[in-house]
Amino acid sequence: MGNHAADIDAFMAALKAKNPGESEFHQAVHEVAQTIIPFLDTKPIYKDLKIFERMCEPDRTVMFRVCWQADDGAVHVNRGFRVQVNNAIGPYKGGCRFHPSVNLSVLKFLGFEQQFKNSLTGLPMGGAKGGSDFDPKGRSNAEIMRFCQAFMSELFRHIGPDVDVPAGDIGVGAKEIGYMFGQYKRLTNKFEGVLTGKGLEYGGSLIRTEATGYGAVYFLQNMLDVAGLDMDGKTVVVSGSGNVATHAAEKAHQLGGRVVTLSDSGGFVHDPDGMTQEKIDWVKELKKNGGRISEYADHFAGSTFHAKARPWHVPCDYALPCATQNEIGEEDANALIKNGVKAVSEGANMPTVDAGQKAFQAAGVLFGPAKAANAGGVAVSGMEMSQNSARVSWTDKELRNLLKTTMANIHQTCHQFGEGHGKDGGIDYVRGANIGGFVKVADAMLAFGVM
Ligand code: NDP
Ligand code: 2IT
Repeated sequence: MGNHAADIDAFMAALKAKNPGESEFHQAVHEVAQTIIPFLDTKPIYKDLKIFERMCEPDRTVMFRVCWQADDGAVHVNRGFRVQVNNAIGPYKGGCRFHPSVNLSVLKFLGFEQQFKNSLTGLPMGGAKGGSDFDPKGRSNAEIMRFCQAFMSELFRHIGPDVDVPAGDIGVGAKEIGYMFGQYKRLTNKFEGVLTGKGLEYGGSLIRTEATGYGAVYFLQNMLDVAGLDMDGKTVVVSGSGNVATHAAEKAHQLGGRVVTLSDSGGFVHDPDGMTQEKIDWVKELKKNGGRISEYADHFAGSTFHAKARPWHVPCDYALPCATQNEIGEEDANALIKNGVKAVSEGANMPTVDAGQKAFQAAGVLFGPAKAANAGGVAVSGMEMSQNSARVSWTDKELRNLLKTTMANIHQTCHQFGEGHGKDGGIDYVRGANIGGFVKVADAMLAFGVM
């Protein structure tokens, strides 16, 4: 890489000095910088107009107090956030995460990634992310409702169907979106497409719930097709047991894979017989009611629970990390490689550490990075926005086809920009996704001049 290594180091040193202590944000930028900084040489005006520097500085960040009362009368004070990163190609768009680990660094990393992911979908959506350090675990429905209403009581000032359209993420599903949409409607007296992931009765889209997990498996399938591999009877390891994980497991199973694991923050379950639709449905119901994945092993004979462990030492053909960031460390990646993994498709955001990504690529493992592989969710969110604007509802069949086509197009974009840069002249999907996502946003920013 020659001089580029020094350029990347200098860029990262400046970014770290300006954003101290934000390790997840540094990690996400570094991953993109490694391909974008060398690429800037192809069009010097990107460099002269500091396009990449601008993408690393959110347009604005809103932080606010969220005060709410628990069932026992205790008053709680949480922090709410919305990081609006870039609206060059469309209104800000991205999920909201409710989890005790949420802080500015985590949301800046997610918003930074989102601007490239949304560009890759081909739809007109800018990048944003939001959320709170609120922990929904163990809270009653009434408490969750009061928290969502308190959160929206400030957020509503900063969003709108042509301004910023939030959605779900960890800890935010259909129920929370319902409470937030209701509060937005009450405060503004407007029924409009301001959130996605809504219930079907009030403007939601078919296939949105399934889209992220299904999309990650379609992306896997696209990678396998190019490499002459298939799903039939292959062993698939999945982490997480939430929205993305259960739908990824479902689609992998439907396409003939043998899904042998799911996990949560307590550990993972190993079911060597493979998970059937009935078992996956059981997990969806379990999670809806606040259950723990350990209960799976009590319920289904032949399966085992492994406390405080992740599933990456279970031998598999394909791995689908669908829980959270940095869940595949370097050692985990090496264990997967040693056991013969052939492809990894990231359902979660940044689940693989940098050294793990490099290990996969050096070993010739097909590696589909999050901003490409999990873009199916936000893509169907974009379709929900279109349906809301036109006041129509598309059919299940139309949306399933659109999701499949969108994932194939994203794969094609990665192919176009990544071909010849992988091991032995193969496709470097990380490079392909980063450059493919960057170009459209960068060219829009050029059109606006210096601002
Ligand atoms: P859910 O809240 O539905 O599920 C999250 C799952 O991940 C749970 O099984 C949870 O376990 C586990 N998990 C969360 N945090 C941790 C942690 N720190 N350590 C171990 N396990 C953890 O979220 P989603 O399925 O929606 O999101 C999963 C991932 O997919 C996230 O990275 C998200 O950003 C990404 N994503 C989601 C999209 C969507 O449409 N929902 C779109 C694109 C990406 P536990 O219950 O024990 O906390
Ligand atoms: O990370 C993501 O892409 C999401 N959580 C979904 C965002 C959205 O706006 O649907």
